[in-house]
Amino acid sequence: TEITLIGCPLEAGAGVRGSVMGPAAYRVAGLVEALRGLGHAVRDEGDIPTPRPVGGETALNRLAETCRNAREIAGWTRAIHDRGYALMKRGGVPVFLGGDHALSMGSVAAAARIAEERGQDLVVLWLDAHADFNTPATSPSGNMHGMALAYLTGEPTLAPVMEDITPVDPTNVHLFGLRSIDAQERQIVDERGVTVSDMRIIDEFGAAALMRDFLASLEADRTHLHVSLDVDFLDPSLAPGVGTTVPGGATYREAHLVMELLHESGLVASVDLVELNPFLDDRGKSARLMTELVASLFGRTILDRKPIRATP
Ligand code: DIR
Ligand code: MN
Ligand code: MN
Ligand code: MN
Repeated sequence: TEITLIGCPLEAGAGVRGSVMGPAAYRVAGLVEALRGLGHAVRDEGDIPTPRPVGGETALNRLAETCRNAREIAGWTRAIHDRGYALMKRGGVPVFLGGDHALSMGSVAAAARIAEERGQDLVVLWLDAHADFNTPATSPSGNMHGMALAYLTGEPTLAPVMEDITPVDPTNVHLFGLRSIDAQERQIVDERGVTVSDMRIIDEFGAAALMRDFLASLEADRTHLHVSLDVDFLDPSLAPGVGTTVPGGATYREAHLVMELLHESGLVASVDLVELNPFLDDRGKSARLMTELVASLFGRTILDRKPIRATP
């Protein structure tokens, strides 16, 4: 596979600073070498330069009253979308190195546009403790990383961030690992028909069985699968380097197994790695684990074996 790494050093969408250092930490942790070691052609495109905040527009000015750094996020969304779209047009799998989760407003918008052009369905797998479905009216924090999916699925009050996107069908969004959701956000997730594997259901049925069901529901040739991996999907004991830790996250084994199943599906066409905050990390532990997980996502295995079939 041709893999392109693209650094997106933003922190304007988060409540805690530090994710601006994320792309550098992945490089220090050896992401490029790990992927090349698997036989992939890896191109590191470096970091997208900090865009100028979008200004002047009345609708965006109004949005900035309730959404922290709305103008900065609008600038990043445009820059990440344009760069991501150009990369996907060229072929290969882009990996967006965050940066906070607001980066997905740009990366997923680009994936949606490409998928539409190719006559494919965009399916988004959101590996996260949170739903990120808040709107300016429901957000308790005003932090835009908690609004990315609301924006992408066509929330009209967030449209000024970047107009004219290809909206994502909320029934094609799958939240996996959910364990923290705000009261009104819960209503939105419910009403829009988003599919959810929360920790309750993962505990009961197991991550692998649920992931297999999800992947089996996708139509191979018609699907562009975008994987958005938030560091807080993982248990904080494994990955403390994130601003919004929530206890009870995915274990080391669960996370690797999810990555291995995703690789075996052959459907992953674009990836976000978000919310890594090296300033809060413990001697590179989270950056290293995320790097190991990406290696599993791109084919690292313990033994060579045929994909294992689930027993019926
Ligand atoms: C909370 C926290 N739901 C909010 N969200 C996120 O501020 O909207 N933390 N995404 O990572
Ligand atoms: Mn998130
Ligand atoms: Mn999160
Ligand atoms: Mn559908």
